[in-house]
Amino acid sequence: MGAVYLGTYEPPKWRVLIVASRFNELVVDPLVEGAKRCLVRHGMDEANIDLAYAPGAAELPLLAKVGAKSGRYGAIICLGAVIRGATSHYDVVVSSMASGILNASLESEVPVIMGVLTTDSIEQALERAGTKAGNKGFDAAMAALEMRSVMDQIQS
Ligand code: INI
Repeated sequence: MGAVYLGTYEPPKWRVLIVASRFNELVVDPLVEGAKRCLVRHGMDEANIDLAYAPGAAELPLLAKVGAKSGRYGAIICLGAVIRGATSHYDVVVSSMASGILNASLESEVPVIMGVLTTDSIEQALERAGTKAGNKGFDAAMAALEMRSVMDQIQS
């Protein structure tokens, strides 16, 4: 059997860009804090964490792509919340956002992590932003660490 590549969570030597939406800030702010907490807990210097704000989830892919293609970041973490109850064009926003984030990742060959909550209600969103169902921002940062590590192993 050949190589097995499994991500590790060693202190990252690269910079990270968090791209967060301003929409639903009550939910998104704790996601940002969760992501930062995860990265710092894994040994990242806080000075290596940059943060860019988009107006809403629909604009996350462009900022993510610009960040990823800049060559400055080992990973990009997209954070936001699209809530069906408050969004008549929910399906359009979610599907274009998700495919845009995937496209940013594949085009740039930089991990672009989708830490965007897509829920039916504000209550469900809050549950995933640091209350009873964990913190999706923290989880997204874990995914960023893992993906960068696996990619570095494959490429080295
Ligand atoms: N953007 C969000 O991030 N979450 C939402 O729930 C939301 N709602 O409810 O509409 C939302 N809309 C704004 C959208 O992402 C764009 O910013 C806007 O359409 C301008 O392009």
